[in-house]
Amino acid sequence: MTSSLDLVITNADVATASDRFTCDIGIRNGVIALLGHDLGDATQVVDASGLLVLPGGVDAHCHLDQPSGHQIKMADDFLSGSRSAGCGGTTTIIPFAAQAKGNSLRAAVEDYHDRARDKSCIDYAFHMIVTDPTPEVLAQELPALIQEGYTSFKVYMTYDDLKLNDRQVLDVLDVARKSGALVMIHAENSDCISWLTDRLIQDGNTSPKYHASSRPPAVEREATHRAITFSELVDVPILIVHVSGSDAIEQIRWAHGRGLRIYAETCPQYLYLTADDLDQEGYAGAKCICSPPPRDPQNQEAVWRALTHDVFSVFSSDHAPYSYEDPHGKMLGGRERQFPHVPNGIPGLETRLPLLFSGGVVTGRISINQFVALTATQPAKLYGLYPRKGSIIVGADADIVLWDPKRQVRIHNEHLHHNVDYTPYEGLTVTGWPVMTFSRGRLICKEFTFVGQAGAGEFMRCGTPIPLRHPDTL
Ligand code: DUC
Ligand code: ZN
Ligand code: ZN
Repeated sequence: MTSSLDLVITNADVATASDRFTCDIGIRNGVIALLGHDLGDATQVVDASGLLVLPGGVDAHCHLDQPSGHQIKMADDFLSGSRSAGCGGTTTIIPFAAQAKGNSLRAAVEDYHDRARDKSCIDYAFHMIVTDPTPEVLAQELPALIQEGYTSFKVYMTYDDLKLNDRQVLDVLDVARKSGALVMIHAENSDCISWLTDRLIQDGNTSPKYHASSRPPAVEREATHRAITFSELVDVPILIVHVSGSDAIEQIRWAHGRGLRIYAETCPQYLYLTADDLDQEGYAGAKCICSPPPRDPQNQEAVWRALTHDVFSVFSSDHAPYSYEDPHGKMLGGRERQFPHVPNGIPGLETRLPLLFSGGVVTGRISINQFVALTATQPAKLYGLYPRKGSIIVGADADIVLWDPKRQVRIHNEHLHHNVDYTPYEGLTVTGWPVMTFSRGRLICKEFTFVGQAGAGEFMRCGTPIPLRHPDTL
């Protein structure tokens, strides 16, 4: 017998992306060392009877402490964001190091390391956001950073300070193909949005609800189709982020029918919110302003159906934390703003898993294996973190969640662990909640109480995303 274990989780009803089995899980030095029965001595034993045991969630799309423009400041840094993630059953986050136009990508990455170090209580990797693909960035910086473990990046087709033109997107995709990186694309047509926005403002339609009118489904559909075309031309897989409804889904299904390697992500807001949530008393609709905007019940249903049928590979929060009563947040400058000037984004790191479990697994729309695939295994594979993250297998990090599938929880912001002053899901009751979260074998949350440690999270270099791997290296 080898040396004794640090922790054994007994009677574990384990669900992975493909299997369901009962065993004990032996953990040594933060790693899953044994799966089986009668595993021998351990310093600590936790009995998981009656609970599901799942791999810790991988939230592959969240924004933390990201510089966002004049006077705008995110409410969550790496401590409050990672704490909130951990208490919601997520043990890996991949937020974004955003290049400022005119600056280098490397400067963004270094700055972002400073923001995360000593703060994150769970493990993290970085995507990059490429806003200024100069010849130097394309020829040197980007390939070098990919080599160093930053193997995914996001490009925007909209937002004045972030967007690339079509030719620039093609250039970036070409680097991704040659260097082995996955490009995430924010697909909305910028000129259509600004044209519609100008008309709405001219007509005096300035309140939060008009955010949805300024970005209708056609705007997302067109850009999604264009992004798919770019992927086909360059012959490189891409991932379309935060897909909001049926128009974009149809484009993705069409691409799949043609054999194109298009991956897609959706988020809780497209399952639980609609454009009506932007039409609240006074200015409160600003809380639900995000892009693409939430649609209508038919589109929610289309997103659920697409989850059932595996159109999506990834389910992320797109946590973008701007407090409501905050002169650096939704009330920018201390007052109610016209919709084009409201910081875009909603919080969701902690509620991501319960919302999908409750609406998806409990209702039978998706299986428990699909749930694990969408929230942990596939993001880990697509972003080069598998097998260290994303499953319960020998040799993986002991990122494990004990999940009570029957626990009913009424969501209240005061019980969440982020630093945002609201949740869009206030008062909603969900079934299923994590009761213990372990990050590399250390307990970080128990029964709604955070017990983790700032700075305990490690930075992880990402390997080549599985869709980009050369067949010889699979
Ligand atoms: N949209 C984004 O593209 N990112 C952050 C938040 C949002 O609403
Ligand atoms: Zn986006
Ligand atoms: Zn985002």
